[in-house]
Amino acid sequence: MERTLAIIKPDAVQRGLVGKILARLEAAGFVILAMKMVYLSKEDAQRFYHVHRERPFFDSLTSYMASGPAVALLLQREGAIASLRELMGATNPAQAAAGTLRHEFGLDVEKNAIHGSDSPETAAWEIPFFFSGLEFRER
Ligand code: DAT
Ligand code: MG
Repeated sequence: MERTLAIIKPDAVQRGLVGKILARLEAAGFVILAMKMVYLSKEDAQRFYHVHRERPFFDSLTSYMASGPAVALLLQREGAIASLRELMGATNPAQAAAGTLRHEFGLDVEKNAIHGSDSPETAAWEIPFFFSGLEFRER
């Protein structure tokens, strides 16, 4: 079993899509080990996305991630990291395959509805960014 970190991003929370996205994740076999609504500050978003700090979209991305509440999820499944990336689809919803979450729910390359860790190393850093050991157990 593998764990990954997902975020239902502010655009999806704001449009009332939390339940629909959770249903899609559960139907795809992900077990929700931990979940909470979070209100990231700009500084929190800058820390979370630090790998992108030199990118031209960094300022806009981090302002957007601080623009409203998001839902942080700790998900478990066999091959969770790759499976979630596949279910999410391409970063740009316009290029995401039919049936993927970003194709269905994303608005544009920034407001793309959901985040998922992109590797085991990233997941190992992103999970404790949001969840302490008190907040989940192996299932
Ligand atoms: P992903 O979220 O698919 O892992 P990423 O790690 O390359 O994509 O980028 C992180 C987020 O930054 C992405 O979800 C949305 C934003 N982003 C990426 N490329 C962008 C671009 N060209 N213009 C605006 N925002 C972008
Ligand atoms: Mg990424």
